Amino acid sequence: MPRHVALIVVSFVLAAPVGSQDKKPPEKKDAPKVLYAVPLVARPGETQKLALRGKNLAAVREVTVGGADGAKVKVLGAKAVPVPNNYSADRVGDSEVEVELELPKGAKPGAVTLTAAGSNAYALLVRDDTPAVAEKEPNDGFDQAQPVPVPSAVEGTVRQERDPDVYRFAGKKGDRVRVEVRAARHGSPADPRVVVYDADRRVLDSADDTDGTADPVLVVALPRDGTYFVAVTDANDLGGANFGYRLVVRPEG
Ligand SMILES: [Ca+2]
Ligand SMILES: [Ca+2]
Repeated sequence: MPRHVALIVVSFVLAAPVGSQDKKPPEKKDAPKVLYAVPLVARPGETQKLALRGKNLAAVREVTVGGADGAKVKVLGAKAVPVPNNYSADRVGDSEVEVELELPKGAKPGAVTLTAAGSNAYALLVRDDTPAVAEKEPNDGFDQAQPVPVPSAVEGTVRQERDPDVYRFAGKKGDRVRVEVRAARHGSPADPRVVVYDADRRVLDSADDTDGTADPVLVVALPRDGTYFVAVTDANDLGGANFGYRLVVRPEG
């Protein structure tokens, strides 16, 4: 470096106002960015493989985990992934890093973060005490609806374009049931929409985006004893193996 340049740099640093070191540097265009995890929901008390999907992740060799004492993470590999036509790379990601994550039993939902080589701290969706249910295809219509208990948390995926996932539960007259989907809030490319139907397959209520997020929440007062259906779709009829969501059906109040 020529001497006069070094002098300019030194005087600039000296002239910087006190406290400027607290400011975050501007996000670099090529900085790694974690958008979401596949699968979307992580399991406390287990060692699991997760792919972190995002931007500029193909060369990542280091991932760190925060928010859970005793958690361990190991990088298994990283690569570029294709972006399907008509999908935005900013939404679905163009690369991923695969990790093996060991989460202790006591890992608290809402606290665990993963950071890939200086990326954002991605807030991982972690199972809570709600009984977990795995989505089972085929579930594309009322006749194939997957029975789920109340309460339960279904870990599902909008697997392809125009893929409805239909569930059914038994309810009693006067019950108030809360139906909530988590996806976009944890970076999933899915924009979930939810519709609740009665046993005669008539729409009771529906929701798309709630409380300023793309994720829907509904509270339904059940009009009679019987079967109810919950259909989860992508609001734009998009889908893919990485379009994860978590559907929670539970008594309200
Ligand atoms: Ca389906
Ligand atoms: Ca939505």
